[in-house]
Amino acid sequence: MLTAEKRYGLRPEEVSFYHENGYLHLPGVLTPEEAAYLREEAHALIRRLAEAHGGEHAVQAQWGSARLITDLPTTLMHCHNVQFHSAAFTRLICHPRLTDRIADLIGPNIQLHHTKLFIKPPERGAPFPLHQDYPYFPHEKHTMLAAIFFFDDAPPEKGCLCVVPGSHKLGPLPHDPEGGWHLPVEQYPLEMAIPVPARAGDVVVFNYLTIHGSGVNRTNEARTTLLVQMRDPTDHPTVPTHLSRGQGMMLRGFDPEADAGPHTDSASRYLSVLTTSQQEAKP
Ligand SMILES: O=C(O)CCC(=O)C(=O)O
Repeated sequence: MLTAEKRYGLRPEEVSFYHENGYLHLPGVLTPEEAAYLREEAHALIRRLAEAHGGEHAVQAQWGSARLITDLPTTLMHCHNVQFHSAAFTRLICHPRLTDRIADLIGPNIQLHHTKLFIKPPERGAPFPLHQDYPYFPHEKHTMLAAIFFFDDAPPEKGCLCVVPGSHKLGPLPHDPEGGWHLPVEQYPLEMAIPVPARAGDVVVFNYLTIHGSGVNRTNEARTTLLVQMRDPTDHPTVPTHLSRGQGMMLRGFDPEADAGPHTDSASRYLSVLTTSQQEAKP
């Protein structure tokens, strides 16, 4: 049914937990059947991309800095902005089960920044050193957050997400840009973060200032996730970076600045910035 009526809110204690800790684990946002369907869509998309681009190497990406935390020859399959590849993901990112909950954290208007599908393959799924997302796409008001959908179980041994609770309160920290923006690993080892194990169908939300990362997938099953990065539309980027197709799409509510005249709607705003900047994407 098409309605703006709010159907899925967060409990007040969940909202307080997010503001206190900088992250929130939401179990069972999807049913196991829905998660299995989206898992299959995700793997089918990666197979199609690999076929179209001459092999698996075309969809492989991992941060160079992954080697700072493991000697294993790890890898990662990825695709940005999956909503341009499969309508299943478009329906997912606009679904009130996601957006009504995010509205309780950043306000009624929710704008897409980008989406990112990751498959950490069995036995060699690449880790992410601890980092904040802030250096990749700094914004004025720090409303930016990520919601990770888990399409299969992610226990610690599969390289689940790890977070440092409360670290969003530290503000932006100096990062090393080498091999993907990351915090110095000696000062910020992955072990200082707590694992957030998740089940298929769960969502974990975290602010872009929250220190997070993840370990190697050492199991015999892939870890399949979709990360949806979102912001309040009046929270503007301070640097014209990490711009991508689809950025500015409204997932909930409206963009109060979009109707004010030429070049103020979100598409023109970002396109004009695009022409003067290099497009940089975060793998
Ligand atoms: O998917 C993960 O394990 C972590 C991803 C991540 O840290 C990121 O994309 O910023």
